[in-house]
Amino acid sequence: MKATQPVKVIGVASGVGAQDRGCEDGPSILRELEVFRGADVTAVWGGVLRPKAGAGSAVSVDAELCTRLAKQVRHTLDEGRFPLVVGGDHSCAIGTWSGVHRWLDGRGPLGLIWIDAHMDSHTFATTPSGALHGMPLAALMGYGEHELTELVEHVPKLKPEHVCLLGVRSFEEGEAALLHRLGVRVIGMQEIRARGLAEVLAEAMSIARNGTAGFGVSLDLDVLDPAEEPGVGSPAPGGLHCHELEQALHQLHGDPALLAMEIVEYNPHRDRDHLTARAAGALFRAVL
Ligand code: 4U7
Ligand code: MN
Ligand code: MN
Ligand code: MN
Repeated sequence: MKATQPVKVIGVASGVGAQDRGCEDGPSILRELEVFRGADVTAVWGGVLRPKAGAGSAVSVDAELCTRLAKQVRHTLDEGRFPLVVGGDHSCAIGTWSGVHRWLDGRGPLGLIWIDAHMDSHTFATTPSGALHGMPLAALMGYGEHELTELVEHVPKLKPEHVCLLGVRSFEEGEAALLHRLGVRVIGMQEIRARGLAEVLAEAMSIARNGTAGFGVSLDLDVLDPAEEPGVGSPAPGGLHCHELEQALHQLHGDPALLAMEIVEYNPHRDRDHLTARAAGALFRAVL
């Protein structure tokens, strides 16, 4: 994000991608609480996109919602504004990064830092749950349902060498095997504790930046420790402290190669005293 670039917040009430649809209510609550507002931020909400009832299967509902999201993201970039996409379950990532990819229009590849307790790299061949929020990263790299992999453009939106996962501690064999086969860099909690968050985030940034036309950050709030931030869709013990992630994300401050950010999986029904809502706001303001 360039210094003083205006921010447009795009809410997306994705929920059909998860078994528990509580994240659907996330964007409206975060908007009400004005968590993304700060002294030096002009973050204007563009509204909250909602799934269309009766659009068919979860894949079709999600694909239709993500197509509208991608258009909004592209339009926001066209206006010179910085898109902050606020989920919703993480299946919205397919729309967010397809929109950024379309906006890049062949100027170069897109890099992505995926900050999450999970790998989100299943397909229907490996998923234990059938939930689409466990699949968006695979879909963006071209693996999975055609409706999702061919959203907006019939090409993969991400190349494995420009992707880095950070914070992983809960995954299944099938998705780990896919990422391993593709050579995607995965940085788990053990490595974060051994090397320090600042150092591994710097590595993630260089992966997302090298040879790309710009990069994004997809932040699943469940990377935080649920003992401190309980308001997430799929809590996984042993995560990051909000303040340490906030500190580390300052490395992204004013970086013109950062094209967009998304913050997902806020579940207000599990939150306590708006702890996780406030964490979402603090983590966004860290990149400003
Ligand atoms: B999230 C899971 F099995 N892997 O596929 C699955 F553990 O966007 C969890 O990262 C997915 O919150 C979590 O259902 C998706 C499960
Ligand atoms: Mn996720
Ligand atoms: Mn997750
Ligand atoms: Mn700051």
